[in-house]
Amino acid sequence: MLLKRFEAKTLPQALALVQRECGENALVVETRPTPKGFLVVAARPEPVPAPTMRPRDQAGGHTLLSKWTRGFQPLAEHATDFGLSGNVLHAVERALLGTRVDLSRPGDPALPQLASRILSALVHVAPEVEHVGEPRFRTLALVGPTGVGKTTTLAKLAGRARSRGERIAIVTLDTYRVAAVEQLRAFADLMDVPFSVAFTATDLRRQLQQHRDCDRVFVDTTGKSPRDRESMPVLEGNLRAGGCASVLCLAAGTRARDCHAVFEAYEPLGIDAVCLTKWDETVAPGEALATVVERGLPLSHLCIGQEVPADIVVADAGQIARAAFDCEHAEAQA
Ligand SMILES: Nc1nc2c(ncn2[C@@H]2O[C@H](COP(=O)(O)OP(=O)(O)OP(=O)(O)O)[C@@H](O)[C@H]2O)c(=O)[nH]1
Ligand SMILES: [Mg+2]
Repeated sequence: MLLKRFEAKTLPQALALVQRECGENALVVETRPTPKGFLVVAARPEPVPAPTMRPRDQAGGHTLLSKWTRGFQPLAEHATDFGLSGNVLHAVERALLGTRVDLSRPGDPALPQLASRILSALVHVAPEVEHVGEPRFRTLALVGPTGVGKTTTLAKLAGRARSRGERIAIVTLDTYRVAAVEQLRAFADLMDVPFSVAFTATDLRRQLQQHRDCDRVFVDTTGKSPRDRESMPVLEGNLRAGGCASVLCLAAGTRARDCHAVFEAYEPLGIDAVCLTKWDETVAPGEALATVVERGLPLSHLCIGQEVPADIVVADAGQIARAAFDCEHAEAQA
């Protein structure tokens, strides 16, 4: 289906242009007032090939007709491989329809950059998590499902804070997993920073009080399955008692449905930022990324390996969006 934009001073004039060019069966996709008058995006429906004529894919199934405009299709295909959802890509495509790029055919050289700019505007980032003197993030709890990299991420963030010259302390609430305390104590010893274990909300409050002169206190927590609804209120109570901001760690290779389940389970805690971990372990980080975008959550960091503190980067919406659309390749082709 070819989409085209028509502009005229009045809506009837614009619709007349549509009819003249696309015929009686024109499909009006969108009408919108513009500073110069009215814009109509319209399409001429193309005949659907008869079922027997449809090409088959290698598995013998019918190839689906594209749901994208021809111009956007190459970018959408790459972004789909990257894992981005149809919802997010449709939002980008809709926004592109209001711009000057030509979506009716592939190859508009302005398209990759514009698409990535639109996508980057949809990715909310939260660089303030690491800002020195940002009171909201002075006491930072790392929360999330089991094994996603909370303790490792805490150590990375603590290492970065230390190298910025901040006075920091580390407290752990994770007394559940065997060796969890020793794991974090080893990191704290390496960095030469105070470390303590809190068993209760009262412990946590007292220890945070002792660390009141620190610029930042990092709090580690026990991994919780999103299906473990019973222990979530305990964690919530502890974090509230400590006045902690929550950074939710989630492995970037997590399927979308599971991501949504995690967000729903952790919502009562208040998710102040999301850190996508193990970005290096997946070929489709876009699936988890899209759920973050769909929920309007702020993304703070990406973790890209096991090395502490090196393997963490502050989330950069522009870079992520360019990677999602493989802009370098697309620009070289245009
Ligand atoms: N490849 C890769 N591995 C990571 C990353 N972050 C953490 N890991 C590894 O993931 C494993 C689990 O990390 P932890 O930090 O112990 O995870 P956790 O969420 O604290 O685990 P629990 O406390 O048991 O819930 C370790 O082997 C880490 O080295 C990452 O960004 N990339
Ligand atoms: Mg841990």
